[in-house]
Amino acid sequence: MNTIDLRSDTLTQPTKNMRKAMTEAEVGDDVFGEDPTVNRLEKIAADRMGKESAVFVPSGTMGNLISMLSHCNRGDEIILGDQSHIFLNEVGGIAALGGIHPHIISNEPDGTLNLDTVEKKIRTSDLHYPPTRLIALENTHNYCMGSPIGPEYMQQASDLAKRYGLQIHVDGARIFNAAVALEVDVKDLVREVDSVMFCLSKGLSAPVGSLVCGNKKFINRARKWRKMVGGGMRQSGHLAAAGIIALNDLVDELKKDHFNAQVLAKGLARLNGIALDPELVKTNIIFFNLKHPTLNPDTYLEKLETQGIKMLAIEPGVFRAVLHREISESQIERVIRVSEEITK
Ligand code: TLP
Repeated sequence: MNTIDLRSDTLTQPTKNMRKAMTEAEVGDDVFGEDPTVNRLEKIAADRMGKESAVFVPSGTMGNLISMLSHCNRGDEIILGDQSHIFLNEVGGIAALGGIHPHIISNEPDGTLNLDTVEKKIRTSDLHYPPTRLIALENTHNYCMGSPIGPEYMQQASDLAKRYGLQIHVDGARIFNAAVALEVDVKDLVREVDSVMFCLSKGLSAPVGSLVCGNKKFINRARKWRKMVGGGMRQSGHLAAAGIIALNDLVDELKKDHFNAQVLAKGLARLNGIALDPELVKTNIIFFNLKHPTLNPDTYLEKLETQGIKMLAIEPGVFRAVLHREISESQIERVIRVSEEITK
């Protein structure tokens, strides 16, 4: 039985072309700035985002962390969403390692932060307050149904930040999903922001790696922080080679994952005890609640697993399914069929 693993798009394996490119990559010592393949990837990434410069990092978590460390001093405050990955899933690194104070506000269901609320939370220079330095946004917003956030909102958020002299960072782990779903150039989503991190290792299927993009001065600082937290890699061109294929060949493929997410969402939404609005599914991430009269959520998950289907239980009764390149249409039909059987 073939496992159908919907726990995350991070599970995607490198493609054949990636494996070949990785084997054949021309490499050097990147800490000396001498890996031609890393240099090429960083140039491609910066150009794609419309920024001056970029730095290749092992993970999205490190990318977000060194971005925050580069923007903020110890004791500074950042405003971010209560559902953001930085707040929920990055081990509190900004506080532990950066002495940065997170000021949390509720995310709207579409992943945005209400800008009136943000404005009210920006600190005045009162003796008692930490200085607000930055607003962190997430696009697509993982825990808000993978919502893509459009250029108009990004522009308004940037205008607000500029009015108060704040920086904006975007956790764009899946920003290409947002661009593809909204049918815009990815540059339009980050035009006015100071930094963006995006991942190659999610739906884009590279085995490892993320990039942080911004202006030259910022990226030089980020490079130094990367070294400090142990992210200086050597012949990392072998990894960058896969990243170049990801950016050149796999961005448009994300459309299929979005289409498949729709099929799965519509199929699950009509089942007994499953609460899910397919209209809210805009990219490759689906969240749904199980409120079944007799079926316990743990049992649902166990029964799926015995049929070779894996999903993530995010909290009791709340499940996440993420579509990716390795999930076919027939597998989606199977997930719906099996779920129907379990919930009937
Ligand atoms: N997200 C993972 C888990 O950590 C939840 C996933 O399976 O979705 N920003 C966002 C929005 C993310 O979703 C993730 C990973 C990261 C940052 C961190 O990237 P990595 O895993 O490369 O450190």
